[in-house]
Amino acid sequence: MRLFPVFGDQLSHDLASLRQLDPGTGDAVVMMEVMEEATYVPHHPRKIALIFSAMRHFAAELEARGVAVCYVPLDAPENAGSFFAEVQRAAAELGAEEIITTWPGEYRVLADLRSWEADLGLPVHILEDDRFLCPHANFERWAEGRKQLRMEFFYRDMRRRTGLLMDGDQPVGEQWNFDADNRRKMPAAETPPAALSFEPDATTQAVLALVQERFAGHFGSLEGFDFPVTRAQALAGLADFIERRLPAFGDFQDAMRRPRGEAGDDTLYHSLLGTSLNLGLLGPMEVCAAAEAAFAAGKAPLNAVEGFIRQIIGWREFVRGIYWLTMPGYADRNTFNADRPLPDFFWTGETDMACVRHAVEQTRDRAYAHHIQRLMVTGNLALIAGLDPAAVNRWYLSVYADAFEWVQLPNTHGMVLHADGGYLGSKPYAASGKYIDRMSDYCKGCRFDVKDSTGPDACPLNALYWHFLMENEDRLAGNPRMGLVYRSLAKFSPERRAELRAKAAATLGEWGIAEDAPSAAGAVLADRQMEPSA
Ligand code: FAD
Ligand code: DLZ
Repeated sequence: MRLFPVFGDQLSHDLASLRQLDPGTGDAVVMMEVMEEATYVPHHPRKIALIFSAMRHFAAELEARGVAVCYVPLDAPENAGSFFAEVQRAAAELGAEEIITTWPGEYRVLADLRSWEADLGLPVHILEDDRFLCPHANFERWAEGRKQLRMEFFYRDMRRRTGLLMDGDQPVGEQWNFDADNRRKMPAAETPPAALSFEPDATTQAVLALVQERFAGHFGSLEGFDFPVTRAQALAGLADFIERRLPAFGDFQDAMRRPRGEAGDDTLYHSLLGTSLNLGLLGPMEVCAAAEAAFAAGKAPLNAVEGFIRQIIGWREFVRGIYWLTMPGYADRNTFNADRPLPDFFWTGETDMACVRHAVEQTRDRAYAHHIQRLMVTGNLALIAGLDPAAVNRWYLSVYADAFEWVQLPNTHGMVLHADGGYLGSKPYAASGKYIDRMSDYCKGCRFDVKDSTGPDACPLNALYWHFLMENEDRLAGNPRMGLVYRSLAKFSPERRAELRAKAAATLGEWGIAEDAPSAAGAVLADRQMEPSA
């Protein structure tokens, strides 16, 4: 008898391990809702509900295909609380002689799996997760000998390997990358369409009640839960994106927008496919093929389709490659020795900064923020305020429904915080309020004055930005991509520098993080995690 553990982000019928399963021979799948996974960081309740509901639907689909599934719901009295304990119990009960599973999404779980063979006294096979397009060995070969890894070169290789948007060995449109066309500010008259919403069925409603009861203390709301939880729904979400949002995805990829009470405010022209891709309800090649087909049919322009495909076969595969190449050491790097705790508003949204308030409130309400909010609003603030990378990583991993460490960590630690010293990206994306003003309408309705840096109503991002550059001058001034800004800084008088430092210090003081004091809301939340939920 062979036992096939399937984890919450492995919900694909063509999963490597499931391809080995033979329903006629006594093989069985085990799927487990376990407290250890639900609480190792305080996941957003919407994320937990999404994963449990999608797992339950997937288990039902497997059973409908004749597969024996041992499904352990969170509230089963016998639930032992961890993957290992559940697999051990299922293996004993079913008389398993062998365990076959697929490479998990987090190093922490891989390390656990690697100890199972000795602990269970059974052979444990961990198969490569070939739902991704770049196998580990290929990435290692590509990265070998490179001191810094750059997505653009990796991406070109991936275009050649997949044949996407290729004309022989040349890129369609004679350019690899159309990013320069993808930086439009959104005009006031533009009304992005609402994304498809998926009504919870009875299975999802039962999960929502369970999550509400057990995880009420976690940051985030369950109200209006509408994520796709099955492959059929994910496919409907894909079709909706391709038809209604892909055509403008490129133009407004970097745009941000103050909420105006319209349904598309929080999502703009983004795909919302992250959860379905990361759970395995959709595959990367099929979503790229759908976008490429829209281009071929004249339904979406090249800058949109190339931009979208680059996110999937470029960034998504690239960050995964970096994660598995560098873990476990990657998470410990801290180039700027940043050590401040998160200000409370990361958990409460209570700040007068309109951009940050919207990003946090939307995150609380939907477990979603689009890329530019993650990168240039909360991310930029975390970088220029010198927040502790471990705390920032924990926040991002907790609060987004699509967050799994293989993708969250390189984005946060590398792309946003530059804590890896430039291994992933050539320079930190540090920005002042000017960037937010250029790419959004947040500043218009904000209490702070984006044009001021040191006065009582000055946008706090401005002084923090210069403060960050001054604090890290020794590390960054030599970076050729930072030359322009350091030349500007060089023109500042000592008095101006002192004013900016004082304003930045005052802001950090107001946020309660000038010293290494633990944040009040963060501490409360951490305490809640210590309480058993049931
Ligand atoms: P779209 O904007 O429509 O993009 C399409 C798809 O491209 C996404 O669904 C995703 O699969 C892929 N993609 C886009 N950008 C990236 C990227 N930088 N890295 C990897 N894939 C990308 N993405 C996650 O999937 N999980 C995370 O936990 C996560 N954490 C992030 C943390 C930070 C600090 C930052 C800056 C980015 C993070 N991203 C993460 C990348 C990106 O922000 C999300 O993939 C995207 O916002 C999801 O929304 P969407 O599906 O509407 O994406
Ligand atoms: C994120 C998550 C949560 C909250 N709960 C579970 C769970 O109870 N059972 C499960 O199989 N997976 C869960 N997950 C997703 C896992 O953390 C994810 O599969 C990891 O990538 C495993 O490495």
